[in-house]
Amino acid sequence: MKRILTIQDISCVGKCSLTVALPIISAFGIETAVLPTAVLSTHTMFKGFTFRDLTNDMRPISEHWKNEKIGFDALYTGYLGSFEQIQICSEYFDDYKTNDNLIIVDPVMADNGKLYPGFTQEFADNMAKLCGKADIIVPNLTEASFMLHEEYVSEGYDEQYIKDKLKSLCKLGCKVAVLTGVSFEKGKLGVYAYDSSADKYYSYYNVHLPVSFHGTGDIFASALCGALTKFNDLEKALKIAVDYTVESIKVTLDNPNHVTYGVEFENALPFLIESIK
Ligand code: PXL
Repeated sequence: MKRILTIQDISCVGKCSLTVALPIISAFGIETAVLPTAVLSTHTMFKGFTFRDLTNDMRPISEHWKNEKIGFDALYTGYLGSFEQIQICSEYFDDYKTNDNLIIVDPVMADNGKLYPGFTQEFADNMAKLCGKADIIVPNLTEASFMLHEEYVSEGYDEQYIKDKLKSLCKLGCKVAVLTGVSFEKGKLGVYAYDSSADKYYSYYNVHLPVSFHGTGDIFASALCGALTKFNDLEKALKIAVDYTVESIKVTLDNPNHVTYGVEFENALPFLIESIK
């Protein structure tokens, strides 16, 4: 069985990071090893959340795994809380990278033109360096703008603008850059990717549902990791991950009692499993 290591926080309630990555990657029939970076009572969009930092456990855990000769088919990092955690992830990449495995970085730190609470431009610059060591990165347009020191443009851009951004992102050092939340046409939303090693672009769109839910980025990134690890086919993986994310939002909207902090991705897991058969 293939094994992915995902490095991010546990937000006990709030459906993001590890509580999303674990079930979604498992649905691909892939073992999900976890390195929790912190335990929070909820994600940081709630008021008054508790926070226990686990940074000091991250290096000893790796030492044990190295003694046990444990390896991974992919390493996937999400929300990270400090410069030191970025540095430790960089060390994990050095220690666990092989010729065959994938390093996937989702530089979670911003959306809608703004950094999340607690993040700074300096953090974005450090995250850009971590992205440089990845095979694949999956920023949204806001995160890309911060990492590239470019102005954030929310709409009205053309295809050339996105292609140029993707090339700039690959110049950070990664092989493949995937921009999420790309839209050229009202009612359609999707992803645009550039594989610098093959000099090839890929894009895939689905409907743009007129809602915004917390955690959809983590759903997309987790599904993309699972699909890339299982099929090693970027075009196919983009389609699987976009369609699953959209289906998760659709089934959430079907429930009149849904809450804004959590997409009901659980009810779309049968759809995901069907789509990878
Ligand atoms: O969904 C990304 C995420 C993950 N973990 C924590 C967060 C967020 C987004 O705000 O607060 C703790």
